[in-house]
Amino acid sequence: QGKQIECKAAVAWGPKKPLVTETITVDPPKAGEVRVKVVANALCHTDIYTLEGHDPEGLFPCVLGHEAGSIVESVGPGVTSVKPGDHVVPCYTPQCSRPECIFCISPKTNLCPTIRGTQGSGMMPDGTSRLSCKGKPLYHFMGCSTFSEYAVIAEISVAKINKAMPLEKASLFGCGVATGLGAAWNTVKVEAGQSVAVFGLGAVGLSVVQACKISGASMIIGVDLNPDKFKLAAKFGCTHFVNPADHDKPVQQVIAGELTKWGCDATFDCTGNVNVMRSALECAHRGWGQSCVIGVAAAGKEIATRPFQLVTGRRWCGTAFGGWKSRAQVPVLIERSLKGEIPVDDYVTHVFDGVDKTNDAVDALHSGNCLRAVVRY
Ligand code: NAD
Ligand code: DAO
Ligand code: ZN
Repeated sequence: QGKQIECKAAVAWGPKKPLVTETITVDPPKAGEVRVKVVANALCHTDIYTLEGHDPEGLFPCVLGHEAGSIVESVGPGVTSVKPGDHVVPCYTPQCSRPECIFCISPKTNLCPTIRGTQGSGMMPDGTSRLSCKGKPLYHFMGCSTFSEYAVIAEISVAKINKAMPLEKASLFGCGVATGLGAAWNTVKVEAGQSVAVFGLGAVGLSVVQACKISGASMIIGVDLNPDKFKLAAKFGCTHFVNPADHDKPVQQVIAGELTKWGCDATFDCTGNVNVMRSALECAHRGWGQSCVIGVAAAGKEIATRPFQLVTGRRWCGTAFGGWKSRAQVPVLIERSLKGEIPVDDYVTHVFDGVDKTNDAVDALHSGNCLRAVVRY
């Protein structure tokens, strides 16, 4: 069997503490697992949210990171779908594809629950950790833990991709960009000629904009408090902008009433703010408008609206990882991007080299003009 690997990782020893570059031990993959060399990791707000202690279920010490491009180093017993040298995107949403998995066989969802319990408790599917530092076990995070030169991932959580895709760009398809595209295409199914409003123009919101443009939406309203976002958003496909801070009245009265008569065919929350989720729902078109929650709200937050909004035909929905069935569909997205159908260069606003630069990437993500900060390992 395989050997332990000693490598560098950015360890989160506790909430609200900076990451510390440590030498960690990564055990060989067990049955149904693969060990990968992480080549590029894009930071996502969920990593930071957990690091900052906002996730009451966050487990420490741990190795964060879940948006990565990687190469298979070795595989555990019974693994047949990937081999050493394959390029893979680790996915926090697995796809077990077993005929007895009612979620995997359903075309309606990507929420395979097969390793949900252990993944949520920071462990590999057998209930143990492959990561340790100074003799102490470390928790895994979202089934990925890619702030590390090596990671161990369940076979059902890796998507094998075309090696022609640079792994820095492939990483984007492990979370944010894939999520926004799927929210528009899979969850809401935006159609040509429709009007949409996208709240929050970070990487997730811009990928919603990109998808809506590709689908032929005719009016794409971008909403953000930071006007610096509007220039790039125009390049992605926004046709109109609203900065809620520029108006005395609620943004829903600007979008449903002024910019449009009855609201938008589709609206998306890409902020995680529950008040924005309400505004987005109330901007949806009377009779048929759909509003999709993508943002992850802080623990304990609740959403509200008058039920009359739903009675009069608006529908509230949500998405996890854009509804993509990870192993089957991430490779297809990568192919489409390689063909030029989904350009992703503009999402990578910051690049750093080396595990010890992970804190710099965290700072960059806080800076307000960052879409994705990628750390190359
Ligand atoms: P981001 O921080 O880069 O972007 C958020 C944007 O919202 C920023 O441009 C910010 O200026 C803007 N904003 C903040 N408050 C606002 C307000 N009140 N009104 C209008 N705009 C406002 O984040 P991101 O990486 O694009 O992620 C967006 C959200 O999506 C996060 O909550 C993230 O956790 C979530 N997410 C969900 C999934 C999923 O599967 N559902 C996957 C990935 C990310
Ligand atoms: O299967 O019940 C489950 C857990 C689903 C997790 C979905 C998480 C979606 C949001 C994650 C945000 C990632 C940045
Ligand atoms: Zn399944």
